[in-house]
Formats: sequence, structure tokens, C-alpha cells
Amino acid sequence: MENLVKMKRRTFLKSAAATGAALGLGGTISDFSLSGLTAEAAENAEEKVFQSGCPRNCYSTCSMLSYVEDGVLKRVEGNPVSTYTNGHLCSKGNSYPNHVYSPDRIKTPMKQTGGRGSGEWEAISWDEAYSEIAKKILALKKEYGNTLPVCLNKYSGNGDVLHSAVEGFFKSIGYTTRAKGTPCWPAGIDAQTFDFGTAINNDPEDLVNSKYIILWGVNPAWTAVHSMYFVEEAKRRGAKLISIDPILTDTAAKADVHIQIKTSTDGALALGMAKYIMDEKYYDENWLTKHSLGYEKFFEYLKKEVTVKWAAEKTGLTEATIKKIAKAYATTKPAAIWIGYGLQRHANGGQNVRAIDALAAMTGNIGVSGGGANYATLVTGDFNYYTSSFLPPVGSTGIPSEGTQVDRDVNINNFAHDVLEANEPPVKMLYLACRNSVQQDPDTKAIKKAFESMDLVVTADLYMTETVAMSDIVLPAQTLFESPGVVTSYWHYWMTLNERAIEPLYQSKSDAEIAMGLSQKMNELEPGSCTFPTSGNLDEWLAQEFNQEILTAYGIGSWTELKAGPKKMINKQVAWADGVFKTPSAKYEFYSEEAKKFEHPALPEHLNEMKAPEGYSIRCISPHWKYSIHSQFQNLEWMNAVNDKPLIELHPELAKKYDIKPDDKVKIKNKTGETYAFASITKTVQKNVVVVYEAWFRNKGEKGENHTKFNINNTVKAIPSDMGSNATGMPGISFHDNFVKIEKM
Ligand SMILES: Nc1nc2c(c(=O)[nH]1)N[C@H]1C(S)=C(S)[C@@H](COP(=O)(O)OP(=O)(O)OC[C@H]3O[C@@H](n4cnc5c(=O)[nH]c(N)nc54)[C@H](O)[C@@H]3O)O[C@H]1N2
Ligand SMILES: Nc1nc2c(c(=O)[nH]1)N[C@H]1C(S)=C(S)[C@@H](COP(=O)(O)OP(=O)(O)OC[C@H]3O[C@@H](n4cnc5c(=O)[nH]c(N)nc54)[C@H](O)[C@@H]3O)O[C@H]1N2
Ligand SMILES: [Mo]
Repeated sequence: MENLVKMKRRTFLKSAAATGAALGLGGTISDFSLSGLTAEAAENAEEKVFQSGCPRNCYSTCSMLSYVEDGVLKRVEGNPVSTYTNGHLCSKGNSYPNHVYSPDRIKTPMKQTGGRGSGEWEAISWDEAYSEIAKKILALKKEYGNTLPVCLNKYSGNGDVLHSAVEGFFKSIGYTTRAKGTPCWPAGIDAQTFDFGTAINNDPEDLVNSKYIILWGVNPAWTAVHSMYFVEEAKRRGAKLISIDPILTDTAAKADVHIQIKTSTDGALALGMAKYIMDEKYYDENWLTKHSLGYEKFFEYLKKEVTVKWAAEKTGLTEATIKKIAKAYATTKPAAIWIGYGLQRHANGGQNVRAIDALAAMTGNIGVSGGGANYATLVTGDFNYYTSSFLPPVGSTGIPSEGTQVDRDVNINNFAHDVLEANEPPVKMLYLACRNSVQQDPDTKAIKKAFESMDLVVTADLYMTETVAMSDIVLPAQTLFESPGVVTSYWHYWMTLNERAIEPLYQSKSDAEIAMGLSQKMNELEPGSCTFPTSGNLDEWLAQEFNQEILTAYGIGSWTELKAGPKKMINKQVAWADGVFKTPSAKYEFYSEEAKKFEHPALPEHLNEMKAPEGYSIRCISPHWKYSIHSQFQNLEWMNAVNDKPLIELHPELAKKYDIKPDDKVKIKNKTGETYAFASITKTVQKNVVVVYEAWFRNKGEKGENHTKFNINNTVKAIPSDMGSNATGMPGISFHDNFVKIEKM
């Protein structure tokens, strides 16, 4: 309880300044005038501390402490109880007060009276908003005989458990059309599912026990800052650090060796390394015979198809480099590989991950402390998902032609296409929550076209995103500080309670409250049309999320123990320590019949990378940006202050070819669309690869040009990656197989 109830005296101004100072802003935060506190009142204010859990889609899922005085959130800190968060936050986490009190927050439900994209919004009441939405759902149901014309697209804006109320509401009205799959990690998840049976990684805190770490297509210095501590600690203890990335990232800069591989050729590198390890007998025969299936077939494949020379040609590396890292990796024990999500956003991404997994397995680096083929962990969040447990109303009908009653799935990674193609019945209404589809999805033009074909588009969000701009109705969502919840991670093993720290601002509501309000309206207009609760207490709902298994897994008797601080899952230091896998054979499967069922090779064979199409010779990769989580945070003043415009990183030789000077505005285009960014000329990128980070800018007028129109996804075609359909229901998306032309504007 200590952290929760500990009261401290601190002045409002001091703490606001501290937060500003953390961002290098000198501490004048005008947004705090919202508190209405005089300096004197603030001086006497009492500070309360609350447990908070960062629910963003990020490896770190931080345990935080929120400091509140007189109902105002003053600052947020990393909770030292979690040895993962370890008392620190990233720049985005430190900017949470700005996220809460930004004047840009959507304050009331609104209707875009001038039509989508017009920017002419009118405030409406919650009752009007609920009425309009519920009436449309009921009218569509009447017209088509079912609720399939209603489509939900929700993704990762807020990963808190209670936010599955959105899915819960849609389930409660009947069978609907759903955006299925994930744009994030599906190819790699499938690859690990074929190899191991599912994805589970060693505790990232265990990285300190490693003697050799390969950071393969991952940039934790930006995307998982807390893990970087464990990586660097391992280095301090003598581990060698290798980064394999087409970009010399901030992570690569910390490594002993940076392998600047040709994009999307990682499978060839892994197979070349495997061949050398096999030839030199550096592999762990004991592990292979005891714990694996089909390694002989894999070795036969290597003998027949792979040479180090071939791997060198494919990857743009030298044979000597490949042999050197193969030997070092195989003979320095224990050795860990961290396989990033960036690496698998390619047309051959899944197959490449399987080849890397194979390296870890053949060297016996699975099931050991300091080892692993670490990608993600899918075992941390077995909640009850109470809010989505309500059954559809009796008599709901789905796809009539097949006589089955199921939701209709559309591919989240080919959303525009699938929505426009859907017929019998067509999709007529979109509801988006925790989702900035227009900014984050490939092929923005197509996405907008799909939106334009709708009768009604509703988005619940906190800010006027590009998706909101294309909506008819916007519902003001809450920040994590305004409603309770609980979060777990897909990378580390801590669970964090999220307490309500402040009263809701303006007319904002949580997604769960919105679901209740909509249910109430549906039942008012047509009794029995929605089975979702029409009222409820979110703290009680939270209690409903826990079952004995999850409590036991985290070593707690009751969920209320989380009020004292985050709790760590027990016995999860080392993944697969018992050598029993979740594959059909219970072994590590080099040879996977399951993979064959999904029309992949049974072995981790090589699959070619995509080649540049005629006329578009420059590869454009768009990984994740340090000052945002996707489209979140970058719109805030505090972030804009340090980073106010989109950049294109390009090599000096490429810049010279197009007569581009530092800071020049550069057009980036292909047949899918175009965008622009400002030149950052740097040798950290390869000569034929440009880098434009995915993000959303929303500058204030006086600070310069408004970059709302920047969107690298204008140019990204919806090309599927090879894997994803098995574990996530839909193939992934090849964000980085994007080929463009550039020109100085
Ligand atoms: N600051 C910040 N943190 C984040 C996020 C964010 O948006 N901002 N997003 C969160 C989410 S949802 C995710 S999925 C993760 C993603 O975080 P990461 O797993 O780190 O993935 P990315 O940043 O997409 O890409 C990582 C690296 O992969 C490299 N890469 C691209 N293609 C290839 C290839 O073919 N081979 C190799 N070897 N490398 C390649 C890129 O150059 C990039 O440096 O980060 C999470 N954390
Ligand atoms: N070009 C390119 N595009 C990419 C990627 C890439 O590497 N390159 N990465 C992809 C990846 S890995 C991912 S995970 C996706 C992420 O795609 P999204 O999940 O769509 O991304 P976010 O911007 O994190 O969140 C979406 C919205 O949720 C809102 N939100 C936050 N909290 C709440 C809440 O409590 N309720 C509601 N209703 N809304 C809330 C935010 O304000 C934001 O507008 O993007 C993908 N897009
Ligand atoms: Mo992601």
C-alpha cells in the first residue's frame, strides 16, 4: 500500500516544472492553467500517488506512478517496484501531463456537419450521438436482416483489458463485420508458432546473463528503451553486442558490430550462418536429438542449397563476416537473439524468422538463461475478458447464404479493399476505436475511399486524428488516468493495475462507458437488441477479469494486491526451460507439417526478397519513431517542441544524385501515392534505401508549417507478408517492401 497512499507535499509549480525540465522545456506549461490553482493554493496542495499502467502498444508497458494534487495530474514517473520499468519513463511517458491537458483534446461528442473532411464540426450531446449511432445500426439491421453491414475496426491505441468492451458491445448486437489480424507482428508470430508451438520469450531482464546478444531487426534504443538497460548491462558484464539492421540505428551505435544487411535478406544470412555452423560442427547435437524434430532434413537442405558464398551475395556482406559471427554466436554460450518486428514486415518476413529460430535451436540456445530466440510472449494476459463475454441476442443472423451465424472477417491489413469488396450485405457503417486507420494503414487513398463509401463513420478518440477527420461523428475518449484498468506486456512479465487518478475531463468517457451508453440507447429504441450491460461499475468489472489461473501465475491471492504495486509472473525467467514445446510433436520443429498446411515450405527454406519494380529503384522503409507511439504523442506540443517535422533520411550519394541539400523538402512517390519529408542527409542509411519514420505530425500554426498531410502510408501498397494466417487469422503486411522515386520539391 505504501506507494498508493503515500502523501507528499510538493508545489504544483515545482512539479510541473520538473516534468517540463525532463523534456528540456524550462518548465512553462500553460496547459496547467486548467487546474485553476493559484500559486498559494498549489503550495498547500496535498499530493496523492496512484498506480498507473501505460496501455500503449509498446514492448515496455510501463508501471507508472501518477502524482496528483487537488485533482490535477502533475507528473508521471516510472514505478521502481517493477524491475523492468525501474523508475524510468521514455520521453512519451514523461509527456503524459501534456497528453491529458492538451488543449487539442476532443471535449464533447461532435458531428461533422459539412461532410467528411470538411472540418466543420458541431458539438452534440452524448444522447444525440448515441441516438444517431443506435438508429443507424437498427436501420441497417432492418434493411439487410442482420448486423453485418456494421463494421468494427479496433486496434492498439489502448491495450488495457477493459477496452475489450468495444468488441463486447459489437458482439452484443449480433454478427458484425470485423477487422481481423494485426499489422504489427503476425509473420513472426506464425513463424514461432510453427517452430515452438507459440511465441514465448525469455524475461528481457535475463538478457544480462547473456554473453553474446544479436539484436536482429530491432531498435530498442527507441522502441523498447527499458530493455536497452539490460542489453547494456550485459555488455558491461562482458557480452558482445551485434546489431543486424539496414540502418545504423541508435541501437547499432551501441553495438560492438553493426551488420548493415541488405533489407529483407535476413533468411539468407541465417541460413549461411547455419551452413557454416553445420560444416564446422559447432552445433549442439545433444539438444537437437533430444528436443527437435526434422533437423536432419534441415541439414540436408543446407548441404544441397546453401553456401556461405551465396549468403554473402544475397546479403551484401562478406563471407568472412558471416563466418565470423556464425562462429562467435555458436561458440559463445549462452547467446541470445532478439528478433524485432521491423525485420518481419516483408513479403518473406515469416520465413526469415524461421531461419533465425533455427540458428538458436541448432546451437542449443533455447531453454537456457541468457539465450533464446526472443520475439514476443503470448502467455501474460489470460484474463476473463468479461466485457466481451456477452452472447449475441437470440435470433441474430450472420452470413445468410451459408446459413452460419458468425462475424464476417475482413483483413485489417487490406481493410480498404476488403470493405469495398464486401457484399451481401455491403459494409455501410464503420466504428473505429483505439485506431488511427487513415494514418497507420497502408494505401491511404484506398482507405479514404472505403470511408467515403459509408453511410456513417464513427470514431472514438482523444484527438482530431486523420481518421477522425474522415468520420461523421467523433466520441471523446479518456486518457488512462481517467478510468481504471489493468495491463500486461507482450515482452516482459509484469502486471500493472491502472487506478483512476483524476476525474474525467470535459465530457470524455472510457470505451467501456461508451459501450454501456450505446447499449442503453439500443435497448431503448428496440428492447432486446443488445445484450451488453446498460450500466455498471468499472472497478467491479475489473474484478471480473481475474481468474485463479492468472492470479496463481502472478503469485497473488487477490487482484487487490496490485494496489500495492505491479506484480511479476512467476517462473518465467527462461522460456521453454522444460524442453517441451507446444508443437504437435512437443519438440522444436525444424520440419513443420503445420507450415505445410498453410502452403509454406515445411523447412525454414530461403524465400526471395521483393525486388524494386521498374522505375522505382529506391526502397523506403518506415520503422517506428522515437518521439511517438505510432500516431500518438507526436501531436503534443511538448513533442513538437523537440521534433516538429517529418524527416527522410538519405545517403549523401543519393542526395547528391537528386541535388538534395540538408533540410530540403523532398517528394516521395510511387504508383500508390505520394508524400513529402525534409532531408536528413546521413551515412547511417544505405545508398539505395531511404528511411521515413511512421508518425503523425500536428503542428500549431505559429510553430511552422502544418504537417498533418504528411503520411508515409500514402505510398505503401497493401502487400501481404508470407505468414500470419495461422496464429492471427490474416497475413501480415510488408510495410518495408515499399519502392519509391524521390525528387526535390
Ligand atoms: N518509440 C516508439 N516505440 C515503440 C513504437 C513506436 O511507434 N515508437 N511502437 C511499438 C510497436 S507497436 C512495435 S511493433 C515495436 C516495433 O519496434 P521494433 O521491433 O524495434 O521494430 P521497428 O522499429 O519497426 O523496426 C526495427 C528495425 O528493423 C529494421 N529493419 C527493417 N527491415 C529490416 C530487414 O529486412 N532486416 C533487418 N535486419 N532489419 C530490418 C529497421 O531498420 C529498424 O531499425 O515498437 C514498439 N515501441
Ligand atoms: N508505414 C508503417 N505503418 C505502420 C507501421 C510501420 O512500421 N510502418 N507499424 C504498424 C504497427 S506495428 C502498428 S502496431 C500499427 C498501430 O496502429 P494503431 O493501433 O492505429 O495506432 P496508434 O496510433 O497507436 O493508435 C490509434 C489511435 O488510438 C487512440 N486512442 C488512444 N487511447 C484510446 C482509448 O482509450 N480509446 C480510444 N477509443 N482511442 C484511443 C489514439 O489517440 C490514436 O489515434 O501501425 C502500423 N502502421
Ligand atoms: Mo506494432
